Amino acid sequence: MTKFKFSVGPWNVHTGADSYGPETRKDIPVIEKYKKFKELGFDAVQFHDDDAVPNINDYTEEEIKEKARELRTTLDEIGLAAEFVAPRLWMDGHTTDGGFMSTSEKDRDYAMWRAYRSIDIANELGTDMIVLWLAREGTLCAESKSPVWATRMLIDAINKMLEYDPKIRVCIEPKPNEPIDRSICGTMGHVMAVSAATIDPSRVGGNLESAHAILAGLDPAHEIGFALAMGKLMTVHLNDQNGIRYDQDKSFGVENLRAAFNQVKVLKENNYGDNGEYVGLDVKAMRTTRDADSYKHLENSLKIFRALEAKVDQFDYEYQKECVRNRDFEALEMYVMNLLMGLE
Ligand code: XLS
Ligand code: MG
Repeated sequence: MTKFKFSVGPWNVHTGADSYGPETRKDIPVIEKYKKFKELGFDAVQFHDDDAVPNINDYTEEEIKEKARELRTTLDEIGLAAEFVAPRLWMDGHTTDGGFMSTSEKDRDYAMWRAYRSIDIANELGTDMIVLWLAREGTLCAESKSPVWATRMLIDAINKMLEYDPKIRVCIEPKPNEPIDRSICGTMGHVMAVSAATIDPSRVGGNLESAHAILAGLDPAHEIGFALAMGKLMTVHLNDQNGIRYDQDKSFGVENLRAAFNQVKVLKENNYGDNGEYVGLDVKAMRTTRDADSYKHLENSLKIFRALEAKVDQFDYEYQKECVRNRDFEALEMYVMNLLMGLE
């Protein structure tokens, strides 16, 4: 059994700005964030292409690689690995209507340029994983593009990435909506279907984010289990979410402890991490959080994950079997409740 390794992105420590109001905390230089991540017990950092190389549009392909090499040196010095690179296809003016399935051919070319640069950066940073969080891939106006065409454009784009680099793996992070109205690849089931339709399904898998599953009305542990059963869970983004509303990225386990327990349980039972996978925490601080507590949500999420791991270790599988034999699910459920409440 591998000890879990944890990863986090620089965006997980942020200023508190949202769509309705400005910053509530000071911006922290990334280098300080990396050092603090290490101190908190994280093993790797997740990057968007422009987290790794800010102002990426201003540089040539060679300059981008050079900047990525500099970042690698910094990470090496701190003792952190890079987990993945994700093209940020939602901020730039070229991505107003999405990336790979934008209605503008020029903008689709731009999206591919970012995807290829992300692969270059990943190679320099020593990771083989590209995450695609398909923020704007779908429709705002349902009739603006055909879902059949859009799905094929996504598959095409992934195929081009697989061809560009024979070692790179593409990991789709599904989300059903927000900022897009109707997304094209909303759940782990969609990810598996897209994977199967590519030229190399063995190199295309998924990243399950708890909040995204809940937004789709699904149970995160079952989504994780589904991808594990297919051998295609490349990473996870654990966090929490209060029902179907805006994406909240709450600290792991704070909303639904039992659901969080079951996420840790399914990961542990299936030796997640044995192939080098990380437990990513995609959590955000509340807007009300003060500067001094900028990392509290990360510390809390780690503590909760580890506490739940201890609960999984205590889980009495013999008793579980007995309950199943007797078909006494009331007893099993109460056993789980007692375990979580510390009453066993
Ligand atoms: C947003 C996503 C994002 C990805 C990385 O909802 O979770 O943070 O994980 O692009
Ligand atoms: Mg995420």
